[in-house]
Amino acid sequence: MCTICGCSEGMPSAEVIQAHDARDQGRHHAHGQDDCDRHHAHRHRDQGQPHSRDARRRHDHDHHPFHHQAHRERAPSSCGAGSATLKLAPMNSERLVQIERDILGKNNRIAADNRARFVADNVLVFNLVSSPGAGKTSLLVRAASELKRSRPIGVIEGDQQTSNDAERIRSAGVPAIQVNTGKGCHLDAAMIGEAYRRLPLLTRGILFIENVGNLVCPAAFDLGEACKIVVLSTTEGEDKPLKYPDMFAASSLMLINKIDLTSLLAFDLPKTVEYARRVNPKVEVLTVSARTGEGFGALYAWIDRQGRIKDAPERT
Ligand SMILES: Nc1nc2c(ncn2[C@@H]2O[C@H](COP(=O)(O)OP(=O)(O)OP(=O)(O)O)[C@@H](O)[C@H]2O)c(=O)[nH]1
Ligand SMILES: [Mg+2]
Repeated sequence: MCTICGCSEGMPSAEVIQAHDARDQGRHHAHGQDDCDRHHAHRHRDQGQPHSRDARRRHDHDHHPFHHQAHRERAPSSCGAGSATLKLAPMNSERLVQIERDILGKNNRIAADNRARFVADNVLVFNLVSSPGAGKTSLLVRAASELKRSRPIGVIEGDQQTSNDAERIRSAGVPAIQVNTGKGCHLDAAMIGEAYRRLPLLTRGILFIENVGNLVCPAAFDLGEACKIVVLSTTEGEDKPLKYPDMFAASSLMLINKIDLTSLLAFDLPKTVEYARRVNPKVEVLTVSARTGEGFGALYAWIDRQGRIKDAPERT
């Protein structure tokens, strides 16, 4: 949970602070725009004035969460045990629970707006979550290049730094927006609302969101998606669902990737599925290889079923 890891409080999307602000007091800082899909302006209430600590806190960065080296003042590392110790010491548990509620409550309200917009636009949205390197982008490059023949596809990429993943998606001929979360270890609903506005209309299409590689915090943050898909690769071992149960409990589909490596790894597929169903008896399971394309037919059939569920009239 992000009040524990500390990545959310004080730095949700709209309140991102430039990484270098502590060092450039009084100077109007320049953006590194390499990662930017579009240039955007800062509006500083106190332009040209030296920034006091309080002023920096109030600082009205009227800009997006994207592409910034974001961090909190004296930000400890996002998920480090050190940050938990630092943050928890002066705070009683009631206050902590209240902060959690506030952060998640605000996020949930924005997620509900996103969801309403996706429904109105007739766009099916999937939130891909996994540990770093499980193969989310590789899966999306293959799926997006194949699915784009039959419907509009867009991708929102979340990473702490770089626009590498968005570039990989774009080189497959699919529009992609990169969100850089800086010290943040997950995407939030406000980031998605903003990024979605920058994509072309995807009516009757699919929006894939690739969350930051992290099996913990993204579980708690609704982005307005139809469902979460957790990608687990064969190289990670069978016990991840037991170690990170929230993520597997929050997901509708577990996609076991890198199935082409099974024989090299002695990966135990039945055991992995059994562990996942211990924490989420309803989770569906598919095996794929983003490298060879194995299993993608079944994945597309699953995606089509979600579309049909979405299009079906609501039962009363
Ligand atoms: N053998 C094999 N390698 C794969 C497969 N899918 C991905 N890889 C490799 O795994 C590595 C990580 O893949 P990515 O697609 O970048 O993983 P990711 O989950 O997007 O990583 P982050 O965005 O950093 O969290 C790359 O070297 C891929 O080539 C697969 O199905 N089989
Ligand atoms: Mg990736």
